[in-house]
Amino acid sequence: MAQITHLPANCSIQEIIEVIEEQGAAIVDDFVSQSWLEKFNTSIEPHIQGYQAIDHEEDFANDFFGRRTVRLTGLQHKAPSYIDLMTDERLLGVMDYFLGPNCGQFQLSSSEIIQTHLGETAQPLHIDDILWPVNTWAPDKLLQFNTLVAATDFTEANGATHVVPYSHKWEPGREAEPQEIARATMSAGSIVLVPGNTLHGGGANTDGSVRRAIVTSYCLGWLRTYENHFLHNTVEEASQWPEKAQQLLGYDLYRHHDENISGGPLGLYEYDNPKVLFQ
Ligand SMILES: O=C(O)CCC(=O)C(=O)O
Ligand SMILES: [Fe+2]
Repeated sequence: MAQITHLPANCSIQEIIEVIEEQGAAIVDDFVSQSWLEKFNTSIEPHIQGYQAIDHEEDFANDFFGRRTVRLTGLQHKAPSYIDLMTDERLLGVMDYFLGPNCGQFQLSSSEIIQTHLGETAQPLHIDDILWPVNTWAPDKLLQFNTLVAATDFTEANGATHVVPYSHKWEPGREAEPQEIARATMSAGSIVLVPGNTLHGGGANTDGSVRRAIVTSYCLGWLRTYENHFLHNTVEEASQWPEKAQQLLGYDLYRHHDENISGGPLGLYEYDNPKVLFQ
């Protein structure tokens, strides 16, 4: 059976990049501290308790999002300590390397809780880059990069993510054989990093122990984000965040011009930079 390489917590950004570049995924054990995780879980718990299941109306969407899964977005508002994770220097370093070549500034695409419960079935294997039609025009250009922190242990029985190592280099449409599929089994606090062109999907929960993932996905700064961050928080709340978090969440212009890529300005506010709202 295929395996995902585990790196130790003290590994360098370069080591993470090298494993992902070669294998299409990596796990870093104990990526966040247990005290951070406890603080995060305490803030998010009431939101999980208050979750109202959504009927996505189409079978495909219900299968994909799950019928026994709690899904939340807007973690920057629901759990303020989340800001530390989305601006983690190691994640930003990995994103600079993988998304940097295709944009001036990358941004946050989504912040999510994906918590599976007993009876949830496995998600179809997919690549996340299919969210954007540009993927069909330029399948060789990476658009997005997903990371999942295990907020509880991830086991084969509770739904550890299926990941297909090396599939980031496959022809579009190639399907995985069972022996090519690995499981992102890892202890609470660890993280799995999955670029937008690697096949993956949530696993089935067969033992009823809750599997909670804290998902942070980044995308090119000129794409529409998966989640509409602005609807979660007030401008006043955003004004308290570090500048990097403000940029990642869209309170900045996208603009970039060099010899390879050129675009912008995008994200205007009154023909100015949205940052003027914080003055
Ligand atoms: O829950 C998981 O393990 C993966 C979720 C996922 O890939 C998605 O929702 O796009
Ligand atoms: Fe996905």
